[in-house]
Amino acid sequence: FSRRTFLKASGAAGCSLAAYAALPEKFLLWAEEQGMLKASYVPTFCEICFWKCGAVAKVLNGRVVKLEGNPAHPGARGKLCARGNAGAGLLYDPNRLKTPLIRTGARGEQKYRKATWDEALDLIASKMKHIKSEFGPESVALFTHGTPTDHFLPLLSAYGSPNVGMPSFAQCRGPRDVGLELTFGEGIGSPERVDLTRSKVLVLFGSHLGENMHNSQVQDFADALAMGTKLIVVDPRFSIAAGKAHSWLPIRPATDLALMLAWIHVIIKEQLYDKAYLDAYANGFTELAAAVADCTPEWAAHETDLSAESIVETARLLGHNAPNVCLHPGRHATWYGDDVQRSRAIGILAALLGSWGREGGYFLATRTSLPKPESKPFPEPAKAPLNLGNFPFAGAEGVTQEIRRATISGTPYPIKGWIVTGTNLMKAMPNQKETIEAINKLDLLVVVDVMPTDTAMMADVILPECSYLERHDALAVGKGRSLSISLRQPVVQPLYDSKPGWWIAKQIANRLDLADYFPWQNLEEKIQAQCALWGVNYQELKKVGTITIPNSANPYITAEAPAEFKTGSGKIELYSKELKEKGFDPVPRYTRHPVPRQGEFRLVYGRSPVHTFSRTANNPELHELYPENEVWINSGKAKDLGVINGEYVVLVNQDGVRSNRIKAKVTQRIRTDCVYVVHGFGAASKSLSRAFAKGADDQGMITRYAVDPICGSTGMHVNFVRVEKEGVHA
Ligand code: MGD
Ligand code: SF4
Repeated sequence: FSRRTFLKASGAAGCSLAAYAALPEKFLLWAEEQGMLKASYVPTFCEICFWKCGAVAKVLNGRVVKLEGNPAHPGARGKLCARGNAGAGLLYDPNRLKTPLIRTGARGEQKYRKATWDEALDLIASKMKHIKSEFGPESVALFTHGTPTDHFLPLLSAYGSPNVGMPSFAQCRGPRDVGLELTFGEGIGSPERVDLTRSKVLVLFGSHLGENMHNSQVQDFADALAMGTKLIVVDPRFSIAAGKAHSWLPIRPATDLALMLAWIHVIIKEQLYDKAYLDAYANGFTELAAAVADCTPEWAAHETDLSAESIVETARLLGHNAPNVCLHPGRHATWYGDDVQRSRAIGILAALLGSWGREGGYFLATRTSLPKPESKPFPEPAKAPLNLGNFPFAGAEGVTQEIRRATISGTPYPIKGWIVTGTNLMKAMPNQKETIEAINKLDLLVVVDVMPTDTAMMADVILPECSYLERHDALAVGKGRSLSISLRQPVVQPLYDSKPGWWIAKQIANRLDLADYFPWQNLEEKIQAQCALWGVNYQELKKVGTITIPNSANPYITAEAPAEFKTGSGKIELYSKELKEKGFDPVPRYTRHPVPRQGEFRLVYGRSPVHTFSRTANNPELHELYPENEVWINSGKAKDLGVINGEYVVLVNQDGVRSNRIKAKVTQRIRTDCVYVVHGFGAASKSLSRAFAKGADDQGMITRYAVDPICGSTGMHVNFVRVEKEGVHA
């Protein structure tokens, strides 16, 4: 560029400095280089996934030109992943929701008219008042994920409904957390407290670190491998992580529990366990040993399709390196419907090896805590939340599909309204037909979102939230090795007629006579009060983005600081009395799951390092990197089907549901009995110009799910597909 071109372009844009913001980054950066513009740097934290990495935005005349990791933030350590770097792609996506919208066509027809905020909010409030008077407040449910929860959960609680459903529980990490809580009295947290850089051996069950991209965890993973940590990867697919492994165990899908029980068997039989640790901290060793007596490596070899030798060899590798062994408990754990028990088996192995609370295993969360700010108590709901009777270990995050079921059936009581925010339910919940059926029963569906997602396109009222780079949100408090407090603040002013979530929730509350629950003028005022209570200098926080309060206690169990376990017995429960009392197996027991029939493959899915669920598929920068998903198919099987690499195929599931066309990735890196896709593609919303109909929607193929009876989560690796050449119907 030349100075003349710049001035000409800016002249055309109206000559005002603010107008330069509309100019391409290259112009702005050039003008900065010439000393004509000066950048400001504003810290905030990322919302492209839920690791909440501290980020610093470089802003030139009101336009974000770069995002970088905040060195002060423990999850970022000065770096962002590709998705975090592409945050401005969301901010400037021309497909963003720009104004409130009210449905004009039939549900699903995707026809809307623009509305003012007053009109849209008045409509929502009047419908919510009507539902409350006709059916009671519990007949409105909230589906939520991420920071919007901090604003909309108080709204719903103040309104009087106990019904909340977070896909992050029933479709994700619920069974993992419940399994570990039943064993150790606490979960593993998020970010997970895995001590990767001190591990001598790390085991990944499916967790495809590197493809599944959580910033500081992947940094630790890379450091651990560089320092010589031995890696065991248990995965039917030769993942990126498997490429770095000491042992890759290409397990038959749905049999991980058999492998784990055989490892427990070998570790007990060969006395490789940490006796002193178990004597001090664990209950139920005798019952455990009896329960796994028959789980020999030979038995497990038959179930898992692994060799008995490899099972024994890897069990010994674990035992000989105890306690500096980390069995990663995973995150998206909803696979087969017995997922709490699989998570328990991981916990039991960790206990036998003495690695919970030990170096190289799992470190303990900081003991530092912050006082809870006072707030007006919410009314006691008149009716119990929908799931509690059915699943004794379901938690406060609710069971999404139970709300859906009650919406369809009207029992035990009617559900007439849904508020959906931060989650694209059509892509997050299995069996889309049921989701649509439930939505069609509603009197009110409100979606609060940044993008016109598939779920938004079913709503009666769509409210455009501004992106995370344009708003305040609640302070993020991270509890890892130390306690961190991070601020989200607007980096630029909201574009279009979009508004922050806190403002939307407060406006609805005002109209429902619930203003007392939102007693501050704006969220910044509330944040400042919180900082004052916690002794945090707000001005400093605004400048640095993250403040860390060191841990006052040792992150590992020591003789001076013995462990405490918040289980019923105060000990690690190898044998769970709590489960026994509720009619479940006190020690995990293996059961066989159905296998694919002739000509079918099990459908397994996972993540791409450059996408988060469905939320990034339309992001221009990330779309360019990975525009559509592919289906991994074993080369031998592909040859039998006459499918060649890169060719478009169609997946047809056991219930006859057909996918969009999807490219075949023909590879030896996957077993013959399954195919693999990246989750989150194949958008149905026509307003997503890049993501619409691109790739196959795995959730569309997941018509069946196996509910875990312990916590209500939905195992979703239980569907089978045929692979058809495009245009050829079998
Ligand atoms: P996304 O699909 O990313 O996550 O599923 P969801 O919770 O639905 O949808 C997020 C929605 O939030 C999008 O509509 C996006 O536009 C919107 N959004 C993004 N930023 C903001 C914001 O700042 N404010 C608001 N209001 N909205 C925003 C994830 C869930 O799905 C989870 S946690 C897991 S682990 C499961 N993963 C998973 C899987 O891997 N495979 C299959 N088949 N199903 C899955 N379901 C689960
Ligand atoms: Fe953002 Fe990546 Fe961090 Fe997730 S891991 S919060 S996408 S930078």
